[in-house]
Amino acid sequence: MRFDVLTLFPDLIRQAMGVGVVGRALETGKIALDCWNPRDYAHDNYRTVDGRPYGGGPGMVFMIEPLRRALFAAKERSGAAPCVLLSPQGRRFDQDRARQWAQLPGLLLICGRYEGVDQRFVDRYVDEEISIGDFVVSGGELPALTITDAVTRLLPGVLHTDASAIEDSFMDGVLDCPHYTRPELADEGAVPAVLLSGNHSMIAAWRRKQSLGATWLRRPDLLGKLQLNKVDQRLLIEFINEHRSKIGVQ
Ligand code: 9WO
Repeated sequence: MRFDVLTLFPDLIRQAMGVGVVGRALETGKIALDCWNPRDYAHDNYRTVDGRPYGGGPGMVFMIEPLRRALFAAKERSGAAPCVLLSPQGRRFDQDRARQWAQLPGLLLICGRYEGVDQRFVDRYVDEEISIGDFVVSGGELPALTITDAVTRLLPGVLHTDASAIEDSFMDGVLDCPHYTRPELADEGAVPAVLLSGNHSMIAAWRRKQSLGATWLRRPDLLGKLQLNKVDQRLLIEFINEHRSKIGVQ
């Protein structure tokens, strides 16, 4: 899978994507990355990429020309990849969208800066605006890195055991279970005994119960979307009863 990223900060993208799971995916050729810097396509002496806003107001606006030239150069490499602008106004990115995009041959991500991108560029070239949350950051780069990471993890062979991707939060609609490693006994507490039991069915049931319980406590909206089977219903009721007795609620 190809990622083509339009950004004024290609080093940020390359360095962040050069480490960890995504870095290994790049090294092994499971993904490819090209960055396209609109400043390289600004042909005036000052390599201008921003302009004052028509109608007045604070800040500057990302100009069409350098963006268009960078986009056209990227499209020669990326072909018909969807063109996505990272924006707080966009549709919310989620795991379903990550799964969908992991099936594509490529993705073209546009990282805005300044006060935003000239609307005529958005209207003409952007297929979709995508948000990773209801907040504003300094540029589209960090949201773009979030998306490339979430999508790359889902590509075949990227994670050592694809099961770990399946058990990741949101892969089956519930939050993740707690994780523990050595030491068995620390100042901060002990590892839950069930995890030391070697009884894999009990461990699996305990983990499922913790996932369902965490989802009930923190993200009841996700729980509302699930059709829990009888086993899950029993596990969740067990968790709720244990939780309520722990906090002294009848
Ligand atoms: C800034 C802004 C502020 C209030 C309401 C809407 C807004 N849109 C933007 C915007 O698109 N800004 C551009 C991209 C330029 C400034 C930095 N940019 C940005 C993208 N800030 N935050 C994001 C973003 C992208 C995806 N998910 C969350 C935030």
